[in-house]
Amino acid sequence: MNTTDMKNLGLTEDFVHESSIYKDYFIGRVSAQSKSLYKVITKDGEIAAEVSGKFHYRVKELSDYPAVGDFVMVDRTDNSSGTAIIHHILTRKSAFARRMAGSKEDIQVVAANIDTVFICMSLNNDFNLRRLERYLSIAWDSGATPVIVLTKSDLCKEIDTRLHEIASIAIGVEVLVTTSTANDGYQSLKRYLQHGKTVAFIGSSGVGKSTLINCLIGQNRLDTSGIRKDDKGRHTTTRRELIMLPNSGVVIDTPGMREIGIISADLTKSFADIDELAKHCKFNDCTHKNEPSCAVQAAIKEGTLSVERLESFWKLKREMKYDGLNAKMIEKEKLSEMFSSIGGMKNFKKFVKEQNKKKRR
Ligand SMILES: Nc1nc2c(ncn2[C@@H]2O[C@H](COP(=O)(O)OP(=O)(O)O)[C@@H](O)[C@H]2O)c(=O)[nH]1
Ligand SMILES: [Mg+2]
Ligand SMILES: [Zn+2]
Repeated sequence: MNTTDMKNLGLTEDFVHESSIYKDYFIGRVSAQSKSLYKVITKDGEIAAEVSGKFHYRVKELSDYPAVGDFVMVDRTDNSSGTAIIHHILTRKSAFARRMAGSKEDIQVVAANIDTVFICMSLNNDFNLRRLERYLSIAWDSGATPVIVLTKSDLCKEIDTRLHEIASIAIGVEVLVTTSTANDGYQSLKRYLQHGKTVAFIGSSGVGKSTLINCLIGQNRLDTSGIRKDDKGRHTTTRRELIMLPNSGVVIDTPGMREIGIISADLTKSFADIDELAKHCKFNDCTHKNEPSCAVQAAIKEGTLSVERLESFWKLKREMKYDGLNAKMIEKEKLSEMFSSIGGMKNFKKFVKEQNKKKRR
C-alpha cells in the first residue's frame, strides 16, 4: 500500500503537537462529507469514517462537527476491520462557514485549514467592486490569505482600468489575471500550489472556478454529473472534495464554499483605509456620518475615498451587527431598536395599547 505524504497533505508541527495528547488515535484529514459519513485520508490511504457517540454527545453546535479540511483523530488508518471512528478535531487554523438555510443560528463549517483562498471574479459580467469587498471581508475573517483571481481576461478590453479600480479597494492583496483560452492562462496561480499548502476557491457561479481547478489539477474531475455513464444509476459514494496534488499541496473544492455568506467579517483588513482614517476622527466611536472633525468624511471631500466604498463598509457593518447572536438575542436587539425609534420603553407600552385599540375597532 502507498503511504500518504502527510506533510504535503498539510500536516504541520502544530497539529502533530496537539495530536500527542490523544495517544491511542491516529491523525487523518477529512476529504469529503455526506451527511454523517466522512472520508478521511490517513497515512495509509483514504478511508470511511463516522464520529463517535461520545463526539455527538459533546457537540453543542453544528460547527463543532468535522468539515472537509479538518485534521481529526481516528481510531484506525485503514478500513480492513470496518468504518473508522472520529474522536476529536484538531484546532482549526482557518475556517469558512455558512448559515444553514432557514436558520439564524445553525452555522456549518464548509472548509477548514485553508492557507490561500482564491477569490474569483470574472472580468466581464460578474465584475463588481462591492461584491469583491464582501468576499475580502469574509476571507480575512476566515484566517486564510485572500488572493484575487480575475477570470476571463479574453472577454475584457479594459483590463488596466479594472486593475486600477481594484487597487483602490484590495489593499495588500495580490491580484492575478487569468484566462482559460491561453495555455499559460493560469500560470500565475501555480506558485500558490506548494508542498503542504491548502488552497480553495470562492466566487459567484459561472466565473470559471471549475474550469480553473480542472486546469490546475490536470483532469476533468469536476463536471461529472450524478448519473453514471454506464447506466447503473446514481453514484452512492461521496465525491472527494479535497484533492492532494503530487508535491504541490491540496485543493479544496466543496459545494458549500459556493454558499458562504457574511457570518462574521474582518473589516479592519478589507477596509484598512477606512480603519486608518478613523484613527484621526475626533470621536473614537465616530460613525463617519455627520460627526464633526471626521477624517473619513474629509477624505471623501478630498476625493481620496469613494462614497460607494464607505456605503459598502456601512452595509457590511450592519449585516454583521446581528452576527454572533442567537435568534433570541436578535429578536431582543430588534425590539430595543424599535423602542428607540418610538422613544423608548414607556412609549412602547403606549404604542402597543393603541395598536390593540385599533385592532378592536
Ligand atoms: N471566455 C472564457 N470563458 C471561460 C473562461 N473560464 C471559464 N469559462 C467558461 O465559463 C463557463 C462557466 O465556467 P465554470 O468553470 O463552470 O464556472 P464555475 O461556476 O465558477 O465553476 C463555462 O462555459 C466555461 O467554459 C475563460 O477564461 N474565458
Ligand atoms: Mg463549478
Ligand atoms: Zn469619522
